[in-house]
Amino acid sequence: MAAQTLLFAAPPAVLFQSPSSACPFHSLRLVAGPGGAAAARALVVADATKKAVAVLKGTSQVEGVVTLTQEDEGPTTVNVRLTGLTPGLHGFHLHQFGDTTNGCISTGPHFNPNNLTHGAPGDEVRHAGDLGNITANAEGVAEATIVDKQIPLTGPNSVVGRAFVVHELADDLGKGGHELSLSTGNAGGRLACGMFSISDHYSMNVLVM
Ligand SMILES: [Cu+2]
Ligand SMILES: [Zn+2]
Repeated sequence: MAAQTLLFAAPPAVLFQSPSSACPFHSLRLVAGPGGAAAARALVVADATKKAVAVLKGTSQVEGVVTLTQEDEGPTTVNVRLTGLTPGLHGFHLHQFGDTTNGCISTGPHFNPNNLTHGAPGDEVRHAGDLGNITANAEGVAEATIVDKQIPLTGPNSVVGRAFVVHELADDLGKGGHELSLSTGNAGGRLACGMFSISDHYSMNVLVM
């Protein structure tokens, strides 16, 4: 069997998708078209790279882009670049809703499918959306790469359709002793937010059977 990577600029509508699969990227099967029985080999997807992107904007001058990449069922890699921040730490979370009709307020609380209290990304007890802090430099630019297992791009806890929010203040990671520490990390106002959508570039490794 040979593995090869196919790159698609758009979701490959020609693929047959198993109707029983809740995941649009898995259980995909490529079947060879007309060409005789000898050519009728099936290409089975071995793994897929899923990508999502959010553009963060708000009422302040803070803005930027967050991209997510997940290989198969592995952890999600978050790449962040934000500008217009004050230097220092800023809380950075996935919030429950992708709704920005009333600005970043309508993104709701931190995404919390397991009904736990707020914590640090490395804590066992945390919201799934708790990604800690990002650090802005003297120019107000924050660049970070975060790898996290609780923010998949598919399945019941998918981040797609939810929003990332960057905050005015540092997230105390649940340990500040403030009345808001165990719900929001006391990270202050919401400077910018943006909803995740599946981005149109993704790749799949397929096995030629
Ligand atoms: Cu937040
Ligand atoms: Zn939280």
